[in-house]
Amino acid sequence: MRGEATSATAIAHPNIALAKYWGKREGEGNVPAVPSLSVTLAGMSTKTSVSFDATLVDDELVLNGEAQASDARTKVRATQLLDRVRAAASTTTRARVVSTNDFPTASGLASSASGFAALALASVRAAGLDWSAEQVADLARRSSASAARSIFGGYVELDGGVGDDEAASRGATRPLAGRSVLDLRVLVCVTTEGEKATSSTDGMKTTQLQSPYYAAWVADAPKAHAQMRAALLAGDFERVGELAERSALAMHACAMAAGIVYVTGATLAALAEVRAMRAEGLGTYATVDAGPHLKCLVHPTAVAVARDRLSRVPGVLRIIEAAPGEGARLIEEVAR
Ligand code: 2P0
Repeated sequence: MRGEATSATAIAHPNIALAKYWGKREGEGNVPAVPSLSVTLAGMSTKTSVSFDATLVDDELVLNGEAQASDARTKVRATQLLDRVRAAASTTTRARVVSTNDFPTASGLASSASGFAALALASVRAAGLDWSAEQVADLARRSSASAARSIFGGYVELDGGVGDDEAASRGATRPLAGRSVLDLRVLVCVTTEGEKATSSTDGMKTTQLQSPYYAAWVADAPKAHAQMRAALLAGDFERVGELAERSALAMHACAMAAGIVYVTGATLAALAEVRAMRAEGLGTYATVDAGPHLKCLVHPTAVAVARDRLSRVPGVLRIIEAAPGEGARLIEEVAR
């Protein structure tokens, strides 16, 4: 082990993509096939503690209070990340990982983004590695591409692409703009507390293999990304909302054509309400990730009305309000 620390705790927030990532570039490194642009959210968080301990014979993962079996998917993915950290730190010492989310896990609320971002930062620090945020983001991306974006706060870009482009081949992540460039709120309409049936990784794989629209999605994404970038840097809330809704619907249309359906009746009922409010001039826009929860993008001045309206949509169980937030960071408190 390098350095002094053998344990560390990090906190990270989920992020939602305003311009979505869906599909992977061929080859190693878990690099997206398309560029994405996200906002890191305050209001939901993962806290993860990592302790390297020479007495352990295997890594241990306790997720939301439950010890994960060795063959559990999340445990396998956590060990793969830890193996990369061990290789970089020239150690074989196993680690105990304790991670808790204060929001539903594995249901399309980006728990893998905040989870792997917190795990990457805590394990790098616990191993005594002196890495830059970009290096930590690279490590996080290999476990879950969207996790790379949660390393940074505010608005964040993740490269992707299918050609020979050098930047795309690295899958680099960078902070694009601070929270002040656009002050929006996200109302997460929680429609289930359970886990989703198809993971993002599997859903993407099926989409790439079977969707007749996948090639069109990949071809259109760089333009959609550039438009989103320009709208965001101009602080144009309406344009950002309009483009975000279009990106989400294009992603879902592409996946649905391969039989991958994440939306439910409740998602569509909430989408109809978002559009009804927009027709009334409230300036609400929708985005949906790989799960059934609808996220409503809304200007801070319209939050109260939008929240009230969405809470009355059948199938919406509760609403989490989130604002643009900070990137992953180390804290003193230990996760239990
Ligand atoms: C995104 N999603 O850009 C897109 C939109 C969900 C829908 O990134 O296979 O958990 O681990 O890299 O990062 C979710 O995918 O997938 C995701 P892997 P990840 O936010």
